[in-house]
Amino acid sequence: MERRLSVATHWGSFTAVVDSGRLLRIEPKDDDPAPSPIGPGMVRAAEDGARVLRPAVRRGWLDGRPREGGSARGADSFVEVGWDEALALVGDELRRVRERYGDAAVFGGSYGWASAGALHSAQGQLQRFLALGGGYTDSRNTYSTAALEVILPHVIGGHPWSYQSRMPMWDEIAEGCELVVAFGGLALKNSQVNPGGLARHRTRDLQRRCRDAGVRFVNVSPIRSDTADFLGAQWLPVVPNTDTAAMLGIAHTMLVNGWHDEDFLRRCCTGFDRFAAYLLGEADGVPKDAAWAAAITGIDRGTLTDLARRLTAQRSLVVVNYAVQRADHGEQPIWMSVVLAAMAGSMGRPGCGWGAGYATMDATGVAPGRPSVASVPAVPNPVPDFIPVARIADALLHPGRSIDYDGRRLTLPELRLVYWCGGNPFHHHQDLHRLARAWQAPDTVVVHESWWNTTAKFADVVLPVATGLERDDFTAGFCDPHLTAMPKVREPAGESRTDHRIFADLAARLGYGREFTESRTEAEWLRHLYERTRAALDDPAALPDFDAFWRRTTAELPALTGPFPGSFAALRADPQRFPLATPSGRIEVFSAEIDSYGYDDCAGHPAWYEPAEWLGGDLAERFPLHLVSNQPASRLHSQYDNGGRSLESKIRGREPVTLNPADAAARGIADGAVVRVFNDRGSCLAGAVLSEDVMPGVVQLATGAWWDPVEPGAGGTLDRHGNPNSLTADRPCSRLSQGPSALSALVDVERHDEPLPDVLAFVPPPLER
Ligand SMILES: Nc1nc2c(c(=O)[nH]1)N[C@H]1C(S)=C(S)[C@@H](COP(=O)(O)OP(=O)(O)OC[C@H]3O[C@@H](n4cnc5c(=O)[nH]c(N)nc54)[C@H](O)[C@@H]3O)O[C@H]1N2
Ligand SMILES: Nc1nc2c(c(=O)[nH]1)N[C@H]1C(S)=C(S)[C@@H](COP(=O)(O)OP(=O)(O)OC[C@H]3O[C@@H](n4cnc5c(=O)[nH]c(N)nc54)[C@H](O)[C@@H]3O)O[C@H]1N2
Ligand SMILES: [Mo]
Repeated sequence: MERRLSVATHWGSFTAVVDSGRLLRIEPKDDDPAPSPIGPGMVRAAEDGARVLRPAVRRGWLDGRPREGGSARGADSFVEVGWDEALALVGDELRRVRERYGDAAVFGGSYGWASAGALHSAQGQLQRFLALGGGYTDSRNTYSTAALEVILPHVIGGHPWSYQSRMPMWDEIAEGCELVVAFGGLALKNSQVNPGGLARHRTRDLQRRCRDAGVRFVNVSPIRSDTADFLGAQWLPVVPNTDTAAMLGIAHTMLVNGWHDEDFLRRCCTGFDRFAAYLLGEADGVPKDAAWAAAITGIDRGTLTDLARRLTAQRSLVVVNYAVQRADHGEQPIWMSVVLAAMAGSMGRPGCGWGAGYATMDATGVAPGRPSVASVPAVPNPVPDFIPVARIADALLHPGRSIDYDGRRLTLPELRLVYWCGGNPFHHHQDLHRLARAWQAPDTVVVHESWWNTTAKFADVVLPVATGLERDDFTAGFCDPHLTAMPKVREPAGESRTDHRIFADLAARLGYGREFTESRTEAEWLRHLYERTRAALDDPAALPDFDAFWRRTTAELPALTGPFPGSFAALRADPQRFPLATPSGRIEVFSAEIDSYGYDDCAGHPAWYEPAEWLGGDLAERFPLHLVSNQPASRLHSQYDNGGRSLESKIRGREPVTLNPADAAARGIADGAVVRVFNDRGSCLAGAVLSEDVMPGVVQLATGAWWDPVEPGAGGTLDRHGNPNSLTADRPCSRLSQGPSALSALVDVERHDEPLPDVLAFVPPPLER
């Protein structure tokens, strides 16, 4: 008999149809106005040939343990072992590394999105386990928004993510705004997703409401389809990584024409004079005027002048997405966008001003927040050491080296054991060749995975983990007030187990099992987390009890209403009474704090710095195309690259790469052909798609195709599948944030007329038993 069960994922809630334990289909929900096609495609991957079915240990590591020196990590075969043996190996190795090298030698930063769920949070479970065992070196900030997270608290104060509740929501924009200028666009493909899940996809309809209300949109982006067709946006193709120059040119025009909001700048901001001197070129002799900006950005002077006029004459909103800051000097477009909004006159007015990340996730601009949902209780980490998240290869390659970070000096720790659980560094990190080299340094790499992706293939011990469909949990996504039950819809594939169970067993072996589990079973934990969530509400009766919730499968948390701390409306009304949490209490157009760091790549006010790689630089003579490695429409990062939706998007098995027809014609490339994308760091195969939506000089290749190196570990080796991080540079944004700068990479593309190698990304390594 068919049964219908509730499913929740980072890309939405669905219904699983199962029969006698078999997962037949995953269906969209009737009340979701824009369900994601990633959901139904999950069935294809649930038990495909790439599943990790049993614990597996790399042959070379098993033979030479503890390993010192070079090894064949990434190219070796694996030996399948029983759980007892696998857990004994991991437990003994953890103990050895802690005793011999200290607790900071264990890296537990383990960045990654893992799966939705309050209890089965992979990173939460790992870090609780490692903290109780003595501690670990952590990572700080995210690959998503590291530059934003570090710069914004200096500029507008508050928690790095607090802007989410301080910027206008879509319905307020529909009501109060006339003009939205979006640097990086408002791509609906990205609002399929929300961290932790979402009950209903609302962004599309809310954008439509704005259009219906007469709001005009400007899409400043290298790609036209970064705004939906129905918005009828004006498209301003911009040379990638030059948004700061465009904004400076607009700001200069406002200033010299006296269109800027002097009153707001004087009362609610600090340091505008210092910045104005830079704009006017008083020190360097270069006025950052519209003509100057036009030469850099490719947006003509008249258009920039017109934007300056419209932004100041109309009720306007300046928005930036996240991709603009995942770039060399990525702090600058974020800082400068706040300054531009402050000058434009709409800051703090309803539906207007400044915002970031609209449509990068569904909840941004939809809901300002929700009451907190209990999660795996964090244990304070006894080890204070951390690395900025994207400096992992640096840490492995250069232990002991010191680096700058947000006004501090950090010493890169010596990492001997890397424990990854819930992320895929061999998709997400830049310059995978460099990472593969760095990855040979530690004694041991332990990975929990469900599939034999590249990170699993580069591990020493792989522990098979149950997927989000294979365990009981519940979730409420980021800013989303809906709780959704996630009952197990199928048994774990092979011998896989939950992360929690694996850590509970390991903790027991290491003598702290009780502390880890608090003597609760998984079922008891679930109930406990739900009841804690309920008890923390002002009115616990607003939520049904656990059993009623589990039967009904959904429940709604009470809405959070403002005003939220750090409101720009309050600041505009009375900066004395409602200061921001910055040193001056105002918006810091000039930051004395950042200025005091003395960085040559991030001064005390926003400025234009030439990116290390861009179309205006010398390298463009050899590599004349800018690589835009954006988020995939067909999956979440690398997750479900083996799902139906992603597989059907491939071209002859390769990831699609989109080029402008003129760039393709110049290279003799036809639509649907397999091409080689290359630069000095590496190369990959991809399937060509020709489209006028991509501006000339730009190629678009989404992230997440499982990296498929011909010779794993060999520098610059060809990737048969199309992961853009075979081409990107592992270079920090600046000394301030040390964030990733994936979007600053130049490449060229050529026809690939040679015989096509098979894609082996989804094939497990050789397994012995
Ligand atoms: N070139 C380039 N690179 C980029 C970006 C870019 O724009 N350009 N974007 C960056 C950004 S914004 C991000 S956020 C990162 C994303 O990088 P990641 O978050 O690392 O990517 P995911 O593919 O989501 O990886 C999650 C992994 O966890 C596994 N997993 C899922 N559920 C569980 C679980 O319950 N337990 C365990 N143990 N494992 C689980 C999945 O199988 C998958 O392998 O990529 C970054 N990389
Ligand atoms: N379907 C799907 N949705 C996702 C994700 C996913 O993997 N799949 N990942 C989620 C995650 S973790 C994150 S952090 C967000 C990321 O959200 P974003 O970082 O905003 O998303 P991207 O798709 O990387 O980039 C959006 C667009 O920015 C434009 N862009 C790139 N460089 C520049 C530039 O220099 N200037 C300008 N003006 N535009 C530029 C590109 O044309 C690109 O299409 O998306 C989330 N949403
Ligand atoms: Mo992200």
